[in-house]
Formats: sequence, C-alpha cells, structure tokens
Amino acid sequence: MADLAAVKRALAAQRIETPSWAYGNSGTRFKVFAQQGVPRNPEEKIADAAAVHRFTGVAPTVALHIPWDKVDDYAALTRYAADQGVGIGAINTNVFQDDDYKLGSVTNPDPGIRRKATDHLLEAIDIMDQTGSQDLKLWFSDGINYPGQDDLRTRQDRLAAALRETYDRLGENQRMLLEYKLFEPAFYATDVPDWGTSYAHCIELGERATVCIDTGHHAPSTNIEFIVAFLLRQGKLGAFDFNSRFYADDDLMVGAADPFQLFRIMYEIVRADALDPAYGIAFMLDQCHNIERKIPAIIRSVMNVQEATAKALLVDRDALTAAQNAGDVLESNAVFMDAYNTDVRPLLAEVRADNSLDPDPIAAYKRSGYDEKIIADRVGGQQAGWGA
Ligand code: LRH
Ligand code: MN
Repeated sequence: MADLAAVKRALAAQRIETPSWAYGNSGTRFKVFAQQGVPRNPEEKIADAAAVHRFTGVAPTVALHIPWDKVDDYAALTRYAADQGVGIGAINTNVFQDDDYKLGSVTNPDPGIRRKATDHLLEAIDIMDQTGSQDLKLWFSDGINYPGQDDLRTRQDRLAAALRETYDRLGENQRMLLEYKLFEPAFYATDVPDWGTSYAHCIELGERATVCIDTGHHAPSTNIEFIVAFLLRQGKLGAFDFNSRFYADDDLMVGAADPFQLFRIMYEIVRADALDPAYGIAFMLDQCHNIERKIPAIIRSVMNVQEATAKALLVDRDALTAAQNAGDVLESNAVFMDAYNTDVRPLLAEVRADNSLDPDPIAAYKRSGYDEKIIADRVGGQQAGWGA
C-alpha cells in the first residue's frame, strides 16, 4: 500500500507554473471573445497568477512570454512579483509573430532574418539574467507548407546553428527547454515536429538542453507517457506544457479532455521519483481560456494536475511490480486502475487544510470576490492577449 503521509508530503510540495498569457484574451482564427477584467499589463497578469497561488498553494511561479510581457525594468517586475508572493519562471521566446518569419525564423533562407531571430533568443537570456529565471523555453513555428518549398536538411543545419549559439550563451544555472509540435502553423513539415527531433538536438547541444513536452502537440492517440518514460530514462525531460485536447492543439484545461492520460503521464513521473521540484522537471500549464473565466479555469487546471498526481502516488507499487513480474495481465491492470478509480478529492482537501488553505479552492476563489474586483478595477486601457 502507498504510504499516505509520504503521499501528502509529495502533494504539498508539488509545484505547477502558470502561463502569463492564459490570463489574457485568447481565441481562434474565427473569434476572440474578450472578457471583462482581463489584465492590461504584465503586472496584472502576475497579480492574477498570485491569486491562483493564494488559493491552490502550489503555483508559486509564472512563466513570461516575450514580447507579450516586455517591460523596461525586469528587475522591478521581479520585485513586484515577489511582493505579490510569486516568482518569475520560464522565459518564452516568440519568433512566430513577426512578418519577417513567414518562411521561418532561425531556419529562414535569409541569413539576415536568421540573425534577427537568433538575437531574440539571446535577448531572452538577457531577460533571464534580470528575472533570475532558470528556464529558456524555445518553441519554433518554423516549417513549410508544400513539398519542395525549402530543403528539410538545410533547415535542420540552420536550426542547429542558432541553437548552438543560444546554448553557448546560457549562464551556468540556466537551461534550455526545446518544445516540439507536430504541425500548425506549418501544415506540411515542421522543423521541430516531434520528441525525437527535439531530443536529438538536445543531445547535440549538451546537458543543459532538455525536451519540453506540450501535451497538445502530438498526432492523435500518441502514447505520451511512453515519451515521458523514455526521456526520463535518458535524463532529457525538462518540462511539460500541460493542457488537453480532443482534436488538435486545442489548449483546453489539462485533464479536461483525457484525465486518464494525465494520470498515466503522472504515474511515469512518480515511478521515476521525478515529482519533487528538486528533480528539476518544470510542470507548466500552457492553455487558452477562450470562453470560460480564466482564473477559475486555471485553478481547476492546477487541481486536475493535483488529482492525477494523487492517484499516481496511490498506485500500490509493490502489488503492481509483483503482478507485472508474474505476467498477471489482468491483476497488474487492476492494480493500476484501482489507483485511478480512487476518489482523491477528500485526500487533497486534507492536504490543503493541513497547509492552511481552503479545502475547495474554486469555492474559496468565488467567495473572495477577486473576479468582481478585477472587473470593476480594470476598465479602459488595452487588454492583454489576442486582439478582440
Ligand atoms: C505553441 C505553444 C508554445 C507557446 C505558445 C503560446 O503552440 O504551445 O508553447 O509559445 O503555445
Ligand atoms: Mn506550449
């Protein structure tokens, strides 16, 4: 049986990073439904992230995205975050929104554009030096839409050159998270399309280059927990961008579309003793809340990760290993499903109460009046996020 006290300690120590951009307006190419009370600047995004931490107790850092969170003084922003009770986490680069990047950023045929894109990656590290961030998160929208449009091999050489220059600029306690994505915005070939490509580039770069798994970036029915188990074995799993999807990169609340998949992923983390923050995996959310209130959605998402983690921690490992080694297919699956079918909400309510938190963060948030306050206070100005 799982050691309940150890399970509760692990849950209390869990750390989930929320994304600044999930607090801003977002949508699809068809429509962005702007919401009242949405932040107008990085400070207000950080204030909302601090609210999520106040009610969940396990979300003490917020990831920034540059230039969406560009400010004149990152040290002042970091101090502001600390006053709010949170820290600045990963710094995300953006080489996907500039007209120059139509044919690619670091893989673009034009060396001047490659230079511009690489300089942005280096600028992000300058920002990390000011915010004290450890993680540089790189996602490249780079790709092509038609066979023959560009040379696949040459684009990999260009990518490798930019990654090398960026990697060599990293400070000693900094690392690179290389995110992959199967498609979109490119629809024929993406230059970092899958875990294998990211993994190979990370090996080529060095020990401080690791893979970021965005759970929405795979072909349908990809066994993501296998990728997790494999990369953990290789010591090359650096981070998650958690969200869920029914079809493509839907960026829905993690665990909403497939809570069983999230459980299977967290089981591989627990099995590798990789849950503890000291192990170094960054558990981040990367979501868009197009129609639902954003802060309660993020609180719900954090709770979904906690519930999947609690179930994973409750797997009776000895019974499972015994059944597996005995080749007892049905028993091993039954042991695994017993944990998944366990209602862990009372256990998590206890962990929260033990840590002076309201057992029900969503109800506590609603009672706090924070949503009403930001709707009343945040009138005028330019809302953050995708243009309404
Ligand atoms: C790309 C992505 C990436 C971010 C962006 C907001 O789809 O997952 O992680 O930069 O979303
Ligand atoms: Mn992502």
